[in-house]
Amino acid sequence: MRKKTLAAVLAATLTGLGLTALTATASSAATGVHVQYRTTMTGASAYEIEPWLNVVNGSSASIPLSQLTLRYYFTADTAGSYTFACAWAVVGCGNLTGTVVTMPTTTGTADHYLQLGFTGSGSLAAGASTGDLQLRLYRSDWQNVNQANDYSFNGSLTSYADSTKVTAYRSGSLAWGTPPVPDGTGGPTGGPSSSPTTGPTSPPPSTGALFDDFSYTSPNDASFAAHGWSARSGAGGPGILDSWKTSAVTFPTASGNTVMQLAATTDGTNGGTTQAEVDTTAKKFFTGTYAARVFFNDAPASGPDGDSVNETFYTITPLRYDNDPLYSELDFEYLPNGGWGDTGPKMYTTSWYTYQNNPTWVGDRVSSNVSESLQGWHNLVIQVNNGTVAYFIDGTQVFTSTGKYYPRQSMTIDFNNWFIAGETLGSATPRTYNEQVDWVYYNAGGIVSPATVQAQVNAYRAAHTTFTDTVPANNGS
Ligand SMILES: [Ca+2]
Ligand SMILES: [Ca+2]
Repeated sequence: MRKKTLAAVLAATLTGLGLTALTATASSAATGVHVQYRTTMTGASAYEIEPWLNVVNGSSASIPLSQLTLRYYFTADTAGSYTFACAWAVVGCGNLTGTVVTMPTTTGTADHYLQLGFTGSGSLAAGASTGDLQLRLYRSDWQNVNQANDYSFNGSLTSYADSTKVTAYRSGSLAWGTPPVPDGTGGPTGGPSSSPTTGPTSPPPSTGALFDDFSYTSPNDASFAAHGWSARSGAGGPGILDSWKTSAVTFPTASGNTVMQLAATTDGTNGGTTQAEVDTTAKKFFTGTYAARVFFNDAPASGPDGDSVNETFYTITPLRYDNDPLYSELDFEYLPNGGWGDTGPKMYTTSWYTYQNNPTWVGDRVSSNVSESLQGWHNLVIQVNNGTVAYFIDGTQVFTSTGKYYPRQSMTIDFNNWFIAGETLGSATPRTYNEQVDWVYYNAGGIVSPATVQAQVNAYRAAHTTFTDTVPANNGS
């Protein structure tokens, strides 16, 4: 939903990148294994620990990754457990294991460590490095962590540097760094000895579904908010800034029942522009299947045609800071009149990894598009499951993304209708483009085919169910 230069979008992903493609770290003076560390969570008090690690093989011989384990030491500050997750890794999160180990002998800065291991048959060639291992460690009760008293934490390291406070073991013997408690004096020497253990990437599987037929009278309808929706008003982008108005969201009758209409109106000026957006208030939608039945308009209901208008259905999570590795966004964006330097009509499907605002805007995402008019009603489906995002229009798969272009945390479900800034028609006559949404559906339980989505919607309607939400609040991470 942000500024994009789609000509630069590449559909390539990193899924085919093997370890042999990784570059050597020539500056390493050490021999043997060493561990580089940085963090993207620099505050003493934070909602999670985010160690990023890079293992360098400074020796002249290849090292099987399965022989290596890494330890990141911290104080838990709670009797409760910690949960490990892998946000992204060049070697693939599925090739990592993470275990939180309780240390038999503790210090003021270390009573637990995260033990990271590698599975599979990969090896680290002489001079090669693993590349990013972007790790997360958080309290299972989601309370803040105190990193100030954590042995391995260094909030000043926002770029990779050798850290002797993150240790590496090869076949059980210390190969790099200085443990907080010397090995052989009661400190940790062996493998993991205690719980909790989690999988490397996935939150617990969840079930539950959302269906909403959008049977409301207005955004001020008490049940609209009670059902978890919010119509946006006020400041911010994208598009023509500060033009969001709840009055742009209405609930007319169409397609035989009530639909949610998002109206984008402009006379070419900021003051004469109104944009519409509706979001779930809960950020609880992660893996599973998303769907909506949407009416796209190629032309305004009145006034001159030709603005770069963007009629959307998407999922998103906030960008906490530039290049946030947990940023997640999946988009359907219909541009009937084109935009971003390209002609229309086009439907863009886009999966995001992250983006930065400064010093220049750079987006890291993959995208594809369908170059045809989608005037009228269409069923849109996004399946997010087992490392692949698949987009469908009216039952036809139009795009997939994999690798890092896959959500890394739970998101909101959103619709908006807005004008690309600087690409409105040179006319002072007001015009209004309408997007309508008949219903929205989400199932947390995995892949649901487009045909089954329609069958389930039909079943909800047969049961006179206009709204249901059994998706747990803690669905995903
Ligand atoms: Ca601590
Ligand atoms: Ca409806």
